[in-house]
Amino acid sequence: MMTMSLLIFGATTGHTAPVPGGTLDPTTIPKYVQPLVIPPVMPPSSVQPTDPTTGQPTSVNARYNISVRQFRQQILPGGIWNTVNDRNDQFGATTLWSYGPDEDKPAPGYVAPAPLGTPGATFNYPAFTVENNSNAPTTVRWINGLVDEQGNYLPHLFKVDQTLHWANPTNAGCANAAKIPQTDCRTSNPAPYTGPVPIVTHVHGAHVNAESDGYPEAWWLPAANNIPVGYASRGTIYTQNDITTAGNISTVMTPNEFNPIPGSAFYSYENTQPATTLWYHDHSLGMTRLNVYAGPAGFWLIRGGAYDSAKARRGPAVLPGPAPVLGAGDPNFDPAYRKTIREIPIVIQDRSFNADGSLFYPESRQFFDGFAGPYVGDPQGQGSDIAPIWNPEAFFNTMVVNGTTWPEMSTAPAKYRFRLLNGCNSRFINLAMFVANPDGTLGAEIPFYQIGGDQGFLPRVVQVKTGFATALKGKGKLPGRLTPLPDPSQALLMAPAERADVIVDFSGLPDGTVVRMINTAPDAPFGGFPDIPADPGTTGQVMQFRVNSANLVAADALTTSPLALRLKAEPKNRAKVVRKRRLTLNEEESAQVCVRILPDGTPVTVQTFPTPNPNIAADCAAINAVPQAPKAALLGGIGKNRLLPGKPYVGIPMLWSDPITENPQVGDTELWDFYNLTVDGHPIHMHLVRFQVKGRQLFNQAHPRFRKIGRKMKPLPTERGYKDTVLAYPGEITQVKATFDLPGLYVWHCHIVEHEDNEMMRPYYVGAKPVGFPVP
Ligand SMILES: [Cu+2]
Repeated sequence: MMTMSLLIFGATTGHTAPVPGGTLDPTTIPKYVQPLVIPPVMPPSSVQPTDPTTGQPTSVNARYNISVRQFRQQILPGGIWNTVNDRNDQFGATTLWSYGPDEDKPAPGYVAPAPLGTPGATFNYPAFTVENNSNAPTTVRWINGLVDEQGNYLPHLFKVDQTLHWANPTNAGCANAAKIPQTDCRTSNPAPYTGPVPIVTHVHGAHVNAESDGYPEAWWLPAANNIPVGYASRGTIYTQNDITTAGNISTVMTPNEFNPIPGSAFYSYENTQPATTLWYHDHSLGMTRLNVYAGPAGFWLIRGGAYDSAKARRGPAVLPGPAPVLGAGDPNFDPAYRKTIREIPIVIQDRSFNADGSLFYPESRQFFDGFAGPYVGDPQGQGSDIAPIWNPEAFFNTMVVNGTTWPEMSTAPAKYRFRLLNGCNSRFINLAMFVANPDGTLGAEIPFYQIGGDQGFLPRVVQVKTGFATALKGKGKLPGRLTPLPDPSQALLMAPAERADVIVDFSGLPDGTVVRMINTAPDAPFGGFPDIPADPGTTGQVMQFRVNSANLVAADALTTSPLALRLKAEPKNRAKVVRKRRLTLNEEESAQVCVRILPDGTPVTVQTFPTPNPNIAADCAAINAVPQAPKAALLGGIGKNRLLPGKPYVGIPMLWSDPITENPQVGDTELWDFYNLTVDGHPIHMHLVRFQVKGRQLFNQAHPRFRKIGRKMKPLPTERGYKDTVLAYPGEITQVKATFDLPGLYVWHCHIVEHEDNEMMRPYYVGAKPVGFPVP
């Protein structure tokens, strides 16, 4: 059942050529001509919106009033960059969305980035960094500002597939007619949605109350002039206050008592967690892939607390710094300030463009595998169960780092701290740094010293270089033997949404030395090494650094060698485990369409059943065909197939709409075992909790009891801190341990956002679960 995707993916990958995309050939984009943008700090709001009913300032002020808006940005070479690099590139600006302070509204014609102080310049992709302190609450009024100059709503930049289980603000057309209210459902309408765009913001990795977590059905529309009659302005669970004390969903939406501003939500983050690197992005049901691809994402850093320091062999240690500080200068357009910065968050994303600079995202399933239908909702009753627009994965041909393509950064011969984030939709990245010789070949490798992961410091600094990840003892030198990674081609491997807090030491490199960050994960779904690396001419390159001693500052002499660092990491979670859950990752094939696969991998439909056929596999086989796949990816549990002798174990895939099955009580500590029954790796993200990876275990999927194979494998040295996203390899059980300490409704999901959007996400509830929750 899972072999189909191998054939499909094999058809479009495995070449040393750019992956297909828009009309802009990525090989025509000059590399390393734009500077790395250093995201400045998000300024707190100086004014609060006015309550439209009273005309008075709102009764509860937010520290930040952050809008999502549409504007243009020079991601490609040209525009403002020509004034910085003395070039004359003519690539167009890109229309996109991102976050910024509501009161700093960009003027029409604004093109990011711009020097700080320019009206609207706080709007940038990626968004400015929200700085937080451990245990100090942060309040944000998130505002949907996707409206035009006249206050009318802006439609989506990309084609929204209404046949997935999605937000559905139309409030109508649900395939499940019993659903009340009629949002957050699957429809049979194959046409792309062109109405106002729902948003809901999630701070990834936040230990946060459920109401402020950004539940996928907690979305809201902009307060636009022209919202069509009958549309819902909010999702089913805009606020969890809508769960009545009787434990039922109220069908009357209660106003968010703290927030009278239409088109927004008021969220409060307790930040009750150690210092770490989080990020914020959209999480709307069934359209996260499109909303995130359009741009809105930024870093959310937590500093201070008990676990934000390090020691050296003698006395306190000094980590590379500073990061940009609010009001201290412009890290991008003030060279004197810029050269002092030593701590930089870096988000790596793949994108494709059209010749006019616009973003490209696939508009049909046909783009993915050539499948020409029938699709859900095809006319004359000849439909199927394959979504017409959704692509099972999406890979792009251009690397965008902090919002510019293939940037270069002028660095001092000194130590830097980079907070790396894989912000790609589907792409895994395998990073390594090498001196780039003038002839284009790669020379010596410059290692990463990883000090932190998703959720704070690692217990030990880990030196990561190709083939090795060695935990250091802080004695000022490397051990005699490095610790090999499972495969010699593995380096700093990051699944989508994972973070790596690293130190890179450029000390001693001569002026003019170029250090290039390369990526050798595949231009295709990742299932483990070895694999075919990304196209070395495009997505195989990420960014580069050019050493210049004119950037040195006096403080550079004070930073501690990463070899001598002893990190103060949070102790392990030793709480008693009260429950172990066996969960599965599943891929689903069509129950209606039989296809034959052409030698080039294209599926050609040979038979379509008018309704789902429980014997699809056998019936397709009888005509020398296979069910079309994948149809969706699903999470679920394990059950027994009672129709077969011996009642062998099978994955029981569950839909977003199925009843909640994961319901820990408040304070429970649990082990979650993810059995990956698919052929691909999936980054599994749990909201609310900070988990520990306990290990991985091969198992035999064909065995009637999923018998384990060999020994349990320990987590990598880079996975020994707390995490919130874990790579679950195919054919393995990946085990995590977490304590569920806040009540309410959360989600766990795959962070390949194309999967997340089509059923690879499940609600879970901590504490006493309300009756009939959520609404099916
Ligand atoms: Cu997935």
